[in-house]
Amino acid sequence: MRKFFMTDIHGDYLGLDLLLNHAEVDLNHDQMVFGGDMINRGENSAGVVKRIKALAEKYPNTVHALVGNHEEMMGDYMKHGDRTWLSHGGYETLQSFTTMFPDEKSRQEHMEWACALPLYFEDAEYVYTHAGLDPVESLVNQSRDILWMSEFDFYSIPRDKLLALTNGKAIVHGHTPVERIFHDGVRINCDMGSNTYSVVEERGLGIINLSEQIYYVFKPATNKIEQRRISRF
Ligand SMILES: [Mn+2]
Repeated sequence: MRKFFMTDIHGDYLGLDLLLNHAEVDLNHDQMVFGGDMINRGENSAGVVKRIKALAEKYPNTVHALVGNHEEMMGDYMKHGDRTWLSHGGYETLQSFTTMFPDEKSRQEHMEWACALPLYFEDAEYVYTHAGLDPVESLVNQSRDILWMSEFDFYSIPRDKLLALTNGKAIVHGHTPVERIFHDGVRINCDMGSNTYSVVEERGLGIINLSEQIYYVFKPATNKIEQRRISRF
């Protein structure tokens, strides 16, 4: 069994599909964790949610999807009419869902599924979450505020405090785009800025093979997939 992670897809259905194939992920054996922010900014948010939901249902033992702050905004809109989501790409996402699911029941079902995903997933070696973890609370008591944790705040936390929280496991996450993936002894940020970087050429989506400490990055601007090694310091 190999362990894979992908995060902050932001509506890039093509990238999701290409990378799953390119990395030859075999969900009968390999573990695949999705780190949230499936939606907003890109053009096929509904397609990404539909695919990941289908995978999670077909392979409940190996596929695990987590919530991100963009799904949280969608949930706040659905539950409380909070319009913040609409100005963060929600308007286009709503259109994407309406086109993909003309039937309201199935549209609701997919949107609600994405908002109700857990804050973290844990295996024997890693803890996976969208943006960060708060060492003041135990893992099961994390507040939903962690979905919005800035890279500065998360990387200001001393490593030993995070390792005490996770029982020595490294934390695999996304949320803030990075050019290269680093393992700093406790944190591995895997967000490569898909549909997020203002410079189109810099936008990338990564699939991370944690077992071999390598990753593939897909750059839509060039339509190329590059292999890189996770740096460690
Ligand atoms: Mn995010």
